[in-house]
Amino acid sequence: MGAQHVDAVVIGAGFGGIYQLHLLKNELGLSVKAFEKGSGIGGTWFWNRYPGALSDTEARAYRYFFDDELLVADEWTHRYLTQRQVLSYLERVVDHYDLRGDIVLNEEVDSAVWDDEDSVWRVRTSAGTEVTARYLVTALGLLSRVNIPDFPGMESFAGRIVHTGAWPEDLDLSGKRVGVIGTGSTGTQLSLAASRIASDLTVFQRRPQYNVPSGNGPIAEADIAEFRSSFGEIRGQIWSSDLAYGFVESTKPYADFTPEEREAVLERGWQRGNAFRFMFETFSDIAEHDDANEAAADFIRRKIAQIVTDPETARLLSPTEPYARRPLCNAGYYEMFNEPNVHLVSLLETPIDRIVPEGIRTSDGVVHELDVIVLATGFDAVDGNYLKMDIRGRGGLSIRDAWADGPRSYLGISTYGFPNMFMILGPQSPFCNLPPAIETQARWIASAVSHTEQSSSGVFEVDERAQSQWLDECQELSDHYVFGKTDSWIYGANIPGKLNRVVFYMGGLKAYATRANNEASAGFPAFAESASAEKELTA
Ligand code: FAD
Ligand code: NA7
Repeated sequence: MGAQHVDAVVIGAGFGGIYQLHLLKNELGLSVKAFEKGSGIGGTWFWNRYPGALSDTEARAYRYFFDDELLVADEWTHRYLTQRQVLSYLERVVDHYDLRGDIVLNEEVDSAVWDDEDSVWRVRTSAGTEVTARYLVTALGLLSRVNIPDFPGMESFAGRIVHTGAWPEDLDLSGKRVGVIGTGSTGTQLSLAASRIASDLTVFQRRPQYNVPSGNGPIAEADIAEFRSSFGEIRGQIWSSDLAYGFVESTKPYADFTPEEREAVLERGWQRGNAFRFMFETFSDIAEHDDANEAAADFIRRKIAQIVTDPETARLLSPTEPYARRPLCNAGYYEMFNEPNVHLVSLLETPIDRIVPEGIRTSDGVVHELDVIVLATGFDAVDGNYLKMDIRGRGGLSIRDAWADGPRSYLGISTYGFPNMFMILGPQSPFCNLPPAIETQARWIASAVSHTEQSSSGVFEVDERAQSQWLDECQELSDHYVFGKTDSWIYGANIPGKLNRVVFYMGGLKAYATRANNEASAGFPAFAESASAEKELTA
């Protein structure tokens, strides 16, 4: 059977793929097919079903903002959304916009190859389906390809080993001896939930991180009603802010406060709860200046010492690195270590030697006996899913070669050498609350597609110079911030062997959206030279 032809293929059915499908199908009237390798829609919220999985963006800002009609159907209960709530929200969006029939589940796109002659993408899936399309939108997810470290002896374990990002429905941790490797956002959420039901929980921590309270709790009906009535204003505030988390970021630096005021500001932030509020609503420069950063770090270390009753456990939990990773929040994380069934193992002091049938053996010879080992070891972030696929652009150029010195793009959307391919949350996209960034990019992509539909060439490709300038700008912006001072997925530095590279635009959503909108309203000047780029590449 020959390949089916559609106007556009979308890969991925998370927040990004769903909205893009809606725009291309319902607003531009194109024929679209979306492929999703999971057996359901939802992306992150389909895969991450581990106990305790929660958004750490507040519910009011973790949603689409284009869908005023769906507001009434929101199901909030608490300040943050559970995995189930986000997933059922996305299910409702898919039904409301009649998208289900356009999404093919259980099919992973293995390859997408640009045909220079016919100016189409030839797409092939794991099920052998072949489709050609004039446009390809990759909404593969930036925290989606799981990172499974290669611990010696893994295959010998007599119990179950699971990764949080591929959580099996049938796994119940009740009454089990659970070991959790990893203490990022995921590991801390999972550990808190597991500590309440497991007979014993052992947390295997490598580098300790800074946690602040989340302040999670029930939301009053009146607050939800207030949200609904001021939806337009909230939307406006989000797009006029840097981080898009739905609060007003501080503009007052640490140096402008007296010592007493500084302590009071941090204490208010701690009581208010939420990681991003603590980092960005208190002083304006915790993520920029060493003195402000150290003040916040010292404040949290003092809290750990007050909360954790065993001084040795408190010492092991206290980070010495700068407060420079994606900030974390939880309800009662440090308090959890006062519970008799919770144990902490510092992998900095006693690294994992090997996994044995009974559990995990550390370098001190101790075997930590376990029924379940949970890998909360994160993701091969941002470009992980791209490099897994065989994507070939103009002249057969492989994305793995094009990105050999690090992934690159213009606006996080378009990458040189790959015409008519559009990425959602591609490398160098904004660092912020992600649904608003996704919306901005998906709308931009729809307008670029519409522009291309009316062009004589039918081909849309970024100029290489615009891409290099964008990369330089991202590098410069990133140098202002502390995040590069520690290794983490923000720089792709959590995966052994990966280069530490700039994968985010740190200029904020407001500046990003202005840039992107200006590009579109000026008729896409950064794409004007695609015809000459074509000659160079194919020469
Ligand atoms: P995803 O939701 O990751 O969807 C991508 C989809 O593409 C996946 O379903 C995947 O299966 C599919 N796919 C990939 N490759 C292929 C292929 N080759 N073929 C077919 N299908 C493919 N962000 C926030 O802003 N705030 C939060 O509070 C927040 N909490 C999070 C909590 C967790 C546990 C995790 C893991 C992430 C969190 N994030 C949060 C980030 C979150 O990923 C984004 O907010 C958002 O869900 C991303 O949507 P997406 O559509 O871009 O990607
Ligand atoms: P993260 O933030 O990348 O955290 C992964 C954790 O796993 C972190 O504590 C790592 O320790 C630990 N890890 C990773 N590899 C190993 C090995 N080999 N040995 C021991 N420990 C290891 O991933 P999350 O899933 O928590 O969060 C990612 C984002 O998803 C998050 O920001 C939210 O947006 C949702 P390390 O700190 O590197 O020493």
